[in-house]
Amino acid sequence: MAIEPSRSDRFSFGLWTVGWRAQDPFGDATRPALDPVESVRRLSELGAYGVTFHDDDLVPFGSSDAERDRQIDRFTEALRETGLVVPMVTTNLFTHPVFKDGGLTSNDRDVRRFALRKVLRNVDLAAQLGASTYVMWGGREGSESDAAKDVVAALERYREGVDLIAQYIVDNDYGLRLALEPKPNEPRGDILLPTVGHALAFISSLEHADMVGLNPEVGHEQMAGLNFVHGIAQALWQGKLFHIDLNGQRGVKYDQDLVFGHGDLLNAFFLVDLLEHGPVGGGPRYDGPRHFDYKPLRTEDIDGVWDSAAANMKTYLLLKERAAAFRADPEVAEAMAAAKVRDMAQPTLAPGESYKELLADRSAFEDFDADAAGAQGYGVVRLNQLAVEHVLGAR
Ligand SMILES: [Mn+2]
Repeated sequence: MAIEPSRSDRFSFGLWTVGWRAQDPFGDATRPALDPVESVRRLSELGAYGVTFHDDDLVPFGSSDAERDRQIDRFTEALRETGLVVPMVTTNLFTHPVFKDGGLTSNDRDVRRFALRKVLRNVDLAAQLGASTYVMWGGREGSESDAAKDVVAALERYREGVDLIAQYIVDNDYGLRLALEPKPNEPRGDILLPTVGHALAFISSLEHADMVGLNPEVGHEQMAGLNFVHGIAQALWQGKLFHIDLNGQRGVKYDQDLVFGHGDLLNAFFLVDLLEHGPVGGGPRYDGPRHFDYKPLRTEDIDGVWDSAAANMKTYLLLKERAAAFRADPEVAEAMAAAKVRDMAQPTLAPGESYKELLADRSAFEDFDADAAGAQGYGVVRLNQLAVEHVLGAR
């Protein structure tokens, strides 16, 4: 079976992914710098449709205006030449030492004002390049010491910053939507908005809550020991899945940014199933890019970098094919019916029924046989095994 990515699959990659030189806290870079123009060309050849970037991935921090213009022109020309699009852009508010105590929530007000200016300048570029999503990952928005950060005030400053950026987008009619990216820790000991749930709650406090959603990353939720599929399902349910970062993570440890599917494969399978087919009982679907935010292993040379980029797309497509087979399997349908999975889509109250009718319904309580209901088997293991067999290609 040929598995070849095409533009219609809408796979996208960050410049910082394939461009990562593999420096880590214990070792130097193992690969040379990669020209963004080269990345655009290679990703296009591999079948991607889009490329994303932080401002500093494209134009090194501190470049002159003339140098910035030159880099943007080269990049734009490469996009034109290849037909690649820029669906999403984001800001680096974490690498330069100025952001060591945060960007929008640095204790230093002047740093916060600088961070906002850096974001707004890059929002202009995002709009110029036709992006529809602007991601905000607050990697340095956090602390190591509970003595050194007023978290309540920091959340006020975070809200002030996001509200200002949203207002700027509205006033300029840029049509961009903001997508917050939760992460529990790393590089800070503790990061604000650590999970999908925290970020959803924060969004509800915003002035332009309608144009702010999420960019959840597989590994970031799994670093917190959470089920990524559950997080994505809730983001979808709340209409907040604006973008997604696909990668792999093996349990609660440092941020691994593995190739998609190279961590929790079964969770990746159910994620692809949800993204491609929507909820079993119907409901909101994700229609955005399939964006990879991973790091090629430090052991790889430049050939390994491109192999790893291709591996992300191939794994996704294989899981997509496996998920389609899973959904089409009559035995799966039967096992799902036995487990009453589809019954969840039926409202618990009948049309027009209120608690009054429920209280009057003796079959719901007085005559209900709780022991019999408690004794029933749902056959979840059988259903899960069918999924495992589909993933393994045994069915
Ligand atoms: Mn990550």
